[in-house]
Amino acid sequence: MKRFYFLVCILLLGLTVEAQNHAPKPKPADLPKPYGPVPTAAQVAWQRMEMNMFCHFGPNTFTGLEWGEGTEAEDIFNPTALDCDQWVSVAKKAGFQGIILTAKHHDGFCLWPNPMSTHTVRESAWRNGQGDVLKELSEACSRGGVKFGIYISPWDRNAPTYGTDAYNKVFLKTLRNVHTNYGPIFEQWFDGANGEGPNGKKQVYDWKKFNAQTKKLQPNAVIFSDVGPGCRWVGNEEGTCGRTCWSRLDVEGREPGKNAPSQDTLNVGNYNGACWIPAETDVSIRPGWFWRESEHPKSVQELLKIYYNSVGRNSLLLLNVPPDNRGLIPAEDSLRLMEFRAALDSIFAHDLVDEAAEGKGYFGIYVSNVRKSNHRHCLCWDNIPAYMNGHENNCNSFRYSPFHLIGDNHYDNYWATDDTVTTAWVELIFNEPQTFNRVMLQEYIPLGQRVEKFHVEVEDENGSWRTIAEETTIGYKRIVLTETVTTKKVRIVIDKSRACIVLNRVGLFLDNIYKE
Ligand code: FUL
Repeated sequence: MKRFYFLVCILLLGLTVEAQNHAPKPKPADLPKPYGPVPTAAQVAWQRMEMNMFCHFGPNTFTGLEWGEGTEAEDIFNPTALDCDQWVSVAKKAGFQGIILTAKHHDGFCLWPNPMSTHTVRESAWRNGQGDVLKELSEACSRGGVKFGIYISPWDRNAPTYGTDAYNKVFLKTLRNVHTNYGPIFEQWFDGANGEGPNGKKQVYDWKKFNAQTKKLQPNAVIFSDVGPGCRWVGNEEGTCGRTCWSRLDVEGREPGKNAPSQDTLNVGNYNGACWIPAETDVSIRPGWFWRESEHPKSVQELLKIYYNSVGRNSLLLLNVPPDNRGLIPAEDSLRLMEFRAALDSIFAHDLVDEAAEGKGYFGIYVSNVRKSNHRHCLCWDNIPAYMNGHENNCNSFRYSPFHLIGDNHYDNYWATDDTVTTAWVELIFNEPQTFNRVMLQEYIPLGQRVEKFHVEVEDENGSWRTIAEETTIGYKRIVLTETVTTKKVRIVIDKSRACIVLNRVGLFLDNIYKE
């Protein structure tokens, strides 16, 4: 027994030392101050999901319409083999962290027995009116460890009260019903489309109440709309976020739909936007949002382009994969997703920076400045994990060392510069020449978004430096596409930052699959 306690103590001691090594406690005064608006913890968690799956499913799946009329007979909805565990399994294998379902699209049909409507699964012959897609999907998600989100269209072409004040109350109760019966949701998706209801009228929505009630009942749900408040539409349905993309937006006096910022503004954000409202890129794997027998999924090339133009540009990707009229993700879509996943895995499996740091031979990271360190140029890694040897390494500020730029562990550890330093470089020096064409950079967004101009240089055999990319924003994640280069020295130059620089990742990759 004594021996057992001894072992436990050693283990605990080891864990403590390990934890301290990875996250040395900074003095509070040393910490970089947040700059501008910053994300909530829920927004950071949401952004780190990177890729989620959208499922458009409902009467349109059976009629071939994109926007149902609201007059379709409930019996139209009749999936013969609904299996939400299959959706979850496909989503997981493809690398999606969450699934968002169209619980109610513009036709007003509810995929759950909404007490506020008579146009629901309950009125259909499907499973004798006993079916509930929301319940099945939320349970499948929690079984599979995938997060569950809800799309509900405020526009309703079926609700008799639509276009009157009474509809806002109906909609609030509808939301309450969903938000209290189906477990935690990670995202509430409010569509900005606002057309006419059955009586030809448009609705004046009570967005304040919709958002307030959602926040109260689902405090961790990130609310999507044209103007947030949790995340914003990227301004198009083609899967393209702006090459410059600020996670900041001005929304004062604005509303989804009729008074939203322009699509161009949504695409790039506002440089001085007062609120943290990051972009979400929603796009369908097929031409339409709903399944149609005649349509087919996009190619791996198209999907990779979408990935680079969304996740690679500081946006989350919400890829729509519509279930078919059996209630299953069709084989060709799931196959395509597996090919897409395999392509991403093969591209991003080898981070040349991480591998050089782990491998044999020399590897160095020099930076022009390290916060709270008197070393101007700092060699932080020459393949001796110095901190493991009990040294602090020769940056005398391990807490902000460029060591933290390597690999994707320890999200909360970062390289930072002194407060006054808003221009800086990171130089990577390899033992052997490295061949790459993708540069991945990440800002530590819990402290805001700072970088507004940067470029990448490589050294050629003659020792002269050449610029291979010039870009603007970084944000949560930036993947820069460059020509394929082979070099022993790479320099990332931050030309302009709005406050001291705070980065937690630099990666180099070789993509042999995507052809621009
Ligand atoms: C749009 C809708 O009108 C489409 O049908 C689809 O749901 C898309 C995601 O949002 O506003």
